[in-house]
Amino acid sequence: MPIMNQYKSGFVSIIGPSNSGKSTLMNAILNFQLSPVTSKIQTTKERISGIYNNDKIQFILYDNPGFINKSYNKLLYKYMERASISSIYNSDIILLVIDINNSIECNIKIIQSIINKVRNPLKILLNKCDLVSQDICDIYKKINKDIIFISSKKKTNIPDLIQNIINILPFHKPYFNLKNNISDKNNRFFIPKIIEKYILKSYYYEIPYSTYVLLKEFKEKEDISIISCEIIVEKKSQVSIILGNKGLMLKKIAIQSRKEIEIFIGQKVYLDLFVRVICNWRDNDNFLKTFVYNK
Ligand SMILES: Nc1nc2c(ncn2[C@@H]2O[C@H](COP(=O)(O)OP(=O)(O)OP(=O)(O)O)[C@@H](O)[C@H]2O)c(=O)[nH]1
Ligand SMILES: [Mg+2]
Repeated sequence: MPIMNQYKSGFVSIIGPSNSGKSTLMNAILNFQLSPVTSKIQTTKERISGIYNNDKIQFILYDNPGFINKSYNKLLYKYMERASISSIYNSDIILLVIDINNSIECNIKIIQSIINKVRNPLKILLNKCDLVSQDICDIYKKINKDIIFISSKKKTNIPDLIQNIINILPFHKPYFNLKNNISDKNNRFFIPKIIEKYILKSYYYEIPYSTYVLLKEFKEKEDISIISCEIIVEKKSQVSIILGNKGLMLKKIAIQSRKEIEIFIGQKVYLDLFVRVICNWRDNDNFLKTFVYNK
């Protein structure tokens, strides 16, 4: 049992532009593949929480959707933005993740706008440093000496970052009594996310952004879990694209997803996938409130 007056605990939010490596950072800190990562923008649609635990420390990490471009006018993006903003105001520490490969002017603009907005302790992280030369880092160092340079993919500087977080965390008893859990969300939340990840990785153009996966059945038996999910698309014409020639594309998604779900839940899985059309679900408030943002 930890001595409570020495225990540190708090909430840490990861924010930043889409594709900057927020989810990769979350997984690097937790040392576990919790949050789905792909090379496509807007992979993370809902806030994903993970818990970092040791004998004296617990912090809850929130991986948020990326900043939303003003030209994205579907309702879904308003919900994503709201999730991200609420995180800024309700955290003990904010980690702003920026892709160092983007233009310096653009990055400085983002950093400045967040510094102006945020009142809580803020760490500015320039990510993907494995892809640039030291000269680029030096330019940023001259502009802001507090910037931390990391590579989430190669796990460079992650232990230092964790120590930095721990230094700032307030003394507080643990918020969650979940010593051995990596998240306060359960398998029911993460199973559809794994399938979504393979859809994002496998399809192009509008499909990755027009699909959402819903869990319909999750029966945990002694030796196998029976899972069935629906892949929601926006238009009839997208059904055949998801299925692919003779259904082979969907079959491939099912095989990849099943293998990863088996590792995630630690049990054999029987997985059924169905495709269903919900017209324009990204603009359907009822659908978004009921199925996406109620968890
Ligand atoms: N080379 C390199 N690639 C990285 C690094 N961090 C992330 N990536 C890659 O960048 C892409 C986006 O990573 P994500 O972690 O999904 O980015 P995100 O910010 O969560 O993106 P959204 O959820 O869409 O907002 C993936 O292809 C990652 O493999 C890094 O440190 N170095
Ligand atoms: Mg993400």
